[in-house]
Amino acid sequence: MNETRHRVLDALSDGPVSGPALAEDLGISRSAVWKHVEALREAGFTIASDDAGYSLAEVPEFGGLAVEYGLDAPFDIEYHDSIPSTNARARDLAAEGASDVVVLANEQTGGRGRLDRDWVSPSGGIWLSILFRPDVPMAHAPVYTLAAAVAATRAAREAGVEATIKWPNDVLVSVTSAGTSSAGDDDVLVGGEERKLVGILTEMEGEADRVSWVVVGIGVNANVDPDSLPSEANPTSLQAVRGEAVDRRLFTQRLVETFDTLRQTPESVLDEWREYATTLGKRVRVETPKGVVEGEAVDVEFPGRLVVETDDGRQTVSAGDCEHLRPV
Ligand code: BT5
Repeated sequence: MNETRHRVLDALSDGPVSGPALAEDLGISRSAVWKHVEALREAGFTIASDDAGYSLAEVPEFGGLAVEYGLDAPFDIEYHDSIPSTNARARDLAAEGASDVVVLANEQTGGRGRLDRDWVSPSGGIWLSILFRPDVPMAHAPVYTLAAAVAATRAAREAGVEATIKWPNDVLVSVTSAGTSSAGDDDVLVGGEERKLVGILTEMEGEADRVSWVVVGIGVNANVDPDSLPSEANPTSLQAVRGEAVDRRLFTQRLVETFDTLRQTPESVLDEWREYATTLGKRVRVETPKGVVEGEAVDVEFPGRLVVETDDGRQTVSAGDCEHLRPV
């Protein structure tokens, strides 16, 4: 965001402050002050004005300026009411040379999941993509997917939702009411009891020894009705679990701030991930590009490989779709 607008906003939140005083403080004209105030009102900020001057009365529920206001992380927020895909937009920004930008949307009309799957993104969600340029080899990039899962899980827990992580990239909520699993064999999936709250799609470009850019796309079902999401995915939302809407502005700030901390210390990500993981200790079936791996998930290794104890010994898996199985 425009640096002067940030300073206007900060001054208003300490207000009341008169137009002329603000103009002098910031070294801009009175009409420039007025334009900034009008732009902030346009963005949804409630700014009171009386004889004592201007003061900030209310911050909007969501939006770029709203999330930047009070954000303790060095990212610009580019906000869209509606956009096809924040990941696609972040990739375009990467091609233009940008970095440390969060593309944020209220609605996506062409949201993408992994392997060309669709990600349904109605109005009321938190759909965002974090673009940054870490100085690491390409092989380390998967750790940022795990970092995003940790950040989303922590933000959900702070919002009162007991989220857990399913390797590698899903944030789930376990529901205690009995699922509706219907199959009769031992490997019945327990998916009916775990509902998907967040999905993560990481994309990157670079040379083997060095990443050029990473885009971590995070889709949070925030204030959306699960009935508007694909039922076969067993979706849920923060609003559905809490029974009331979540403060999307605060949630987004916590998510981005935690991610910012974790990206600076990639080696600390795994411990936090283990703490939140529901996959470890479970029997899993992972469909990898090289075939199916089945057994007990015993650990995760840097930068994000799952260690599975199979009948034929230990195997590590870097990527794939993971299903939790009932214990045998
Ligand atoms: C993912 O893919 O879980 C990654 C989703 C990433 C979405 C974010 S939103 C911001 C950014 N911009 C984008 O365009 N994408 C990212 P995957 O594991 O492949 O899961 C996709 C599957 O989840 C679909 O095939 C559906 O079955 C299901 N699904 C679709 N929309 C869903 C939703 N809102 N909630 C839960 N499940 C959903």
